[in-house]
Amino acid sequence: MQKQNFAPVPELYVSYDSAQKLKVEAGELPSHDLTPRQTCDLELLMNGGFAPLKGFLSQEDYDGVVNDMRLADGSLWPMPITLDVSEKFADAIEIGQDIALRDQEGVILATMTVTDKWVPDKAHEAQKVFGADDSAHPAVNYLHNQAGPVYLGGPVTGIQQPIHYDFRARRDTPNELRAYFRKMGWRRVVAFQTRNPLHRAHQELTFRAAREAQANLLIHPVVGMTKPGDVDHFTRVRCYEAVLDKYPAATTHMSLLNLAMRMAGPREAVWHGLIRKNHGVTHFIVGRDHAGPGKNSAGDDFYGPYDAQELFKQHQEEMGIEMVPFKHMVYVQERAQYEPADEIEEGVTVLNISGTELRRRLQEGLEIPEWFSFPEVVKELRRTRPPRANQGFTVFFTGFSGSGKSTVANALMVKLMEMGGRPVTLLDGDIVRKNLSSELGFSKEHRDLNIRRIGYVASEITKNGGIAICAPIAPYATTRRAVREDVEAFGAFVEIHVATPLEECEARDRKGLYKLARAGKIKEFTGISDPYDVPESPELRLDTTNVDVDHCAHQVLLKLENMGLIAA
Ligand code: PPS
Repeated sequence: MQKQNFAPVPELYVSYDSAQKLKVEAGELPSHDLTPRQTCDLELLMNGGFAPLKGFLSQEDYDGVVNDMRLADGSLWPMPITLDVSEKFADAIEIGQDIALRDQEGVILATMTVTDKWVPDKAHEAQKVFGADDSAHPAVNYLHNQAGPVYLGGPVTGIQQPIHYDFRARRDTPNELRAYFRKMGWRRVVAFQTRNPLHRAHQELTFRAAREAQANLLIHPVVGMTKPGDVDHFTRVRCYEAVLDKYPAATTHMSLLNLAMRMAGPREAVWHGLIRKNHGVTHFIVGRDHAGPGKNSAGDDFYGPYDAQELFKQHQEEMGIEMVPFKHMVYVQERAQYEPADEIEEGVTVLNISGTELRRRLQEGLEIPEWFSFPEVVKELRRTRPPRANQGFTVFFTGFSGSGKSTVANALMVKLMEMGGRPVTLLDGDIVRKNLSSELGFSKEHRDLNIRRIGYVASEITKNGGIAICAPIAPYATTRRAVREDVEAFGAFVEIHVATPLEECEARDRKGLYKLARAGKIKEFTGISDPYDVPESPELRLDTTNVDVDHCAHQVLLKLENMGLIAA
């Protein structure tokens, strides 16, 4: 049986006085601006959430973690916590040198003594840690398309915690939680990890888990970074607060964890367990498909539904935290209560609403029954996710120059304006290059920057309830995916591949550019001397050869209607 350890977990912070001195000295050091994910990692490194780590992994620790889930000293650690940087920054750093680590506003949070610098084998890391080198996995996509190419490792000296302005009273460091449990006399605590709103099934499950383990309950939701497309944490926290009232008073506590999840299934479950252990927890709920990343590019699950429970079980003794396996709870209509699915006799009526079905009902403004969720939770979700016909969205055309993107986009804009209801903005390739990206050329780097800018503006328009119509070439699939993720945080992203064949675009040659490109007078011309990744699964594909513009725009409207984005 797990005994609670009330002793503080080691932190990496120096004293207040030393921090003031160090901050001044660190101003002189080469400095690295942390990415949002690195900032989350640093916070948990510094506050002891990632103990026994003392900094970003050295190469030896990294190799051990990737290959065997162990640090060089043999301690169990399943997740590489690495400081990825650009080649340019890495080239300027000598081994043994101190660097300053700054948040996105430039505040110095820590210093790090660089002991290691190496170029990782990312395909190997993906295979070993995430089980497949498949970019359909969000963390593999991050690894290949967002993380820098070089890793720096070394011990960290903490100066100050990252600043949070939201839900301050709900955030606790591992030692604050330990002190709270001590003060309340909670000797056995079972933690529930979540990145989703809680519904009745979760409440029933967590309540039962606490009873079975004879423990108090810690609702420990992740508010750092979760899976792209998840309900934002502001909404979730308001939902959690509503559910908290449903538990018997003084048995349950809620605390927010600023973790950046990787969706690594089994390895992630073990990692979550170690993090909870550091927070003074004795028991941990592991459910079906814990921290699952969804489907791989072949349409299959990345991990088996109980792989996470298996791996956790193998290591729980060593971790010093006991697993409470999640029972899949369903609603039994005849008895009007939730029960574990595997304990229900045949012949009774079992009700269940999947995540996909819930999203559909929210999108279409349909009823969500009281047996499924609490009215307060549904109200919060409806506030954030009004029916799709009232939300903003982005239509993103992509295709060769001369394929007809701008023409169809213009026609679509006019039709949408005629319908009224939402403001419409057209971000056409040429217009953007004049106004937003006038200094950019057509190298991969510049094209990516151009598309990310369009994505940023489109996501802001979508967030504020408008319609953004974008019509750049956008030749790179990874960049289009990144824009999709930016937009989908706020509303629908409708990708339309204007698939007019290159021969037809070249035959049209409206601007005379193909001729110049063939003659080598324009370099890096898409389709002629520069690549174009054909979209694999756009929402719609159009070919404008021999089809009039009006018909194409109408097809887009039908698609929007079909997706519930405009009223029929
Ligand atoms: S990208 O790749 O998405 O950033 O391109 P985009 O911003 O849509 O700009 C494409 C328009 O710029 C003109 N142009 C070129 N296109 C492709 N390759 C090269 N090298 C190039 N040089 C200039 C061209 O007119 C494109 O306009 P559209 O509307 O697509 O015909």
